[in-house]
Amino acid sequence: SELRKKLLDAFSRSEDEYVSGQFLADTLGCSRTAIWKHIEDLRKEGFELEAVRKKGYRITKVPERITADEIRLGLSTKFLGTQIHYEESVGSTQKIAHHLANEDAPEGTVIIAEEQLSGRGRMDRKWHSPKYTGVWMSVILRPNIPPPKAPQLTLITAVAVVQAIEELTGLSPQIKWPNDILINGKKVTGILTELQADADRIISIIIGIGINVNQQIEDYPDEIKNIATSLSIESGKKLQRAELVKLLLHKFENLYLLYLEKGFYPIKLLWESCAISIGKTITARTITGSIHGKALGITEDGVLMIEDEAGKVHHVYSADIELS
Ligand code: BTX
Repeated sequence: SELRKKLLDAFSRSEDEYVSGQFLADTLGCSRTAIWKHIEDLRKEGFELEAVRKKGYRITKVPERITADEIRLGLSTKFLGTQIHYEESVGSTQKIAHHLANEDAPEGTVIIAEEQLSGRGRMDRKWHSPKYTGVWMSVILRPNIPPPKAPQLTLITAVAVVQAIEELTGLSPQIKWPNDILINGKKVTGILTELQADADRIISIIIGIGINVNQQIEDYPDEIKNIATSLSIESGKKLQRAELVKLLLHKFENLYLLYLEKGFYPIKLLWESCAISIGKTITARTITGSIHGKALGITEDGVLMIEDEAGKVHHVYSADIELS
């Protein structure tokens, strides 16, 4: 907002000096109580400020960012992330990605934002994407594979996310088919794969990845407090999101190239080694009904196989699953 800009300008001009609350109030034309609220908002966004009586405020740390430059620095991928579109605030990075894909954006284009105001999950669900705390990104891929194989890309992405998180934090995330990544049973990442295709040909696959990084429990709305977690909550550290993005792009590109060269089998093995549901009794809720039984594994195409109590094996293409 305009006031926010004035506030940051006032701090920028004063460099390392303290800026008094009264001065800020005069500059912005508002009360000192209003200034105090603005300062609290800055803190929520990751700014660190020192407040000293009779002197005023001083910014001691600006929040880390995931701008294109920050991600490119030290990035050694061949094509993934060579084009990065960075936005401070968007509705959904998926929407921008679809638009860019239609404008012939090259394979590997990444769209990343500090905040999404209408981040989406599957089936029109919401994805909570608060500012400066997570990785909200979409990747455009154009693999030469038949459309029914597209769900494999979700599984490749999940393995890449797990590898990147493991390397950055030492934590061991687990995958819940098809697209959830959990730590200690709570969701840390969601993946949304969307397709632009003709009957027999993929034009582009837009892969949306949402990773909770530096949120704390109190940052979550009530409806997801009990099911969501973040890398910071689980590791007890504040993490550099740009580092995570770099690692992810790197792992993702390697797995994707492996997949294009050798097919899905090597990915399937990696995926199964970090899946929680395999071998367990689960309930899968699909749009046509629920299936209860033992998760046997995934097929070559990434389809989940469940054996029900009567011994019948069901192939599940899309569902929400619960361990039971
Ligand atoms: P999903 O449908 O599997 O999960 C959505 C559900 O997860 C919600 O209904 C809610 O219960 C829960 N949820 C919402 N926000 C969070 C969160 N931050 N952490 C944990 N749980 C949450 C998952 O869909 C796919 C999400 C993809 C998000 C990315 S972000 C970049 C890209 N742009 C965009 O709009 N979506 C994708």
